[in-house]
Amino acid sequence: NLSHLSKAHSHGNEMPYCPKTSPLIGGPIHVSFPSGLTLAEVQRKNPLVVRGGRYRPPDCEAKHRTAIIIPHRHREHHLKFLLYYLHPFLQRQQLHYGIYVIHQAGNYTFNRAKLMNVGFREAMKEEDWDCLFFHDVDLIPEDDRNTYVCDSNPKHAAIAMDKFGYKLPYKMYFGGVSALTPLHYLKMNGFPNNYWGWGGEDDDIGVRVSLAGMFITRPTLKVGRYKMIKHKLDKGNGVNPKRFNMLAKTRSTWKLDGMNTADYETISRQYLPLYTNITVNIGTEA
Ligand code: UD2
Ligand code: MN
Repeated sequence: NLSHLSKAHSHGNEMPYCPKTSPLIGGPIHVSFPSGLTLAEVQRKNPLVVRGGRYRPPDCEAKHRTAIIIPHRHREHHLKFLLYYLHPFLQRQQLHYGIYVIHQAGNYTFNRAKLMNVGFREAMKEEDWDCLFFHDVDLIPEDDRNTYVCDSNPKHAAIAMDKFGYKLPYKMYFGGVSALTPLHYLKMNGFPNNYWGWGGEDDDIGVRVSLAGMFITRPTLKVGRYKMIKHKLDKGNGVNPKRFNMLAKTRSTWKLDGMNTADYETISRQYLPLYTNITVNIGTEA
């Protein structure tokens, strides 16, 4: 198959498309957390990453454009390790990619899902991404063959995590890392905005997938492996006591609450060397 030799013309300079399977990917990744690692060191190791945490393969035209959306507050230590592993991982996959950190301003209760809606809108304003990876800051992929590209249906990538004994905890589980195209995202009206605090939002998102007439795809247990950096429940992200009541109503709420009602105020947008940081005021519980 010589299809990768066909020329891409989008930038004026002619480059062949990257091959269907990158020759640079390997298998399992040994994940450890070197002490004393700095962002400067990560930067030095990734000389081709440009301002805002963007990258394109230097010698071929990428077949996929993937944005990574990371909800964040007070986890700089985890973010550093994620960037350390993710940049080289995505480069080995020959992707055109960008990393967005969506930082919740203030000390009010955390809202992971709403931050994802912000990330979707802000990332799509900048580039025509064909796939978005919604990514916890503390999950490190452990296998190169876990490709960060979208499927024909929403994909749950974090199928096997160390914290669940490298098994799927339950069939409808959709937490950790998931991948949707812009069309998938809009079809399910994005993610809910009203889950404040820990828990429930990932299950709501999973239910939305099926309510919107789609289904969940997954890599194999061997490939969709992740290590979660150990942590305790954060201050400002207490368990949400309303989560079960809310989940029981997703069927009647998903069209009324989601991307179509996500209101927020962008406080700053910084194009840092390794990622784009968007600090946002997402308000408080109604
Ligand atoms: C589980 C799910 C996660 C989410 C959460 C419930 C896994 C691996 N992940 O995570 O997807 O459904 O349950 O809400 O099972 N964060 C901050 N600062 C905070 C609080 C949260 O940055 O103060 C972000 C960060 O990206 C973190 C994510 O939110 O990874 C999820 O929060 P968590 O790691 O505290 O929750 P966890 O590990 O139980
Ligand atoms: Mn976690």
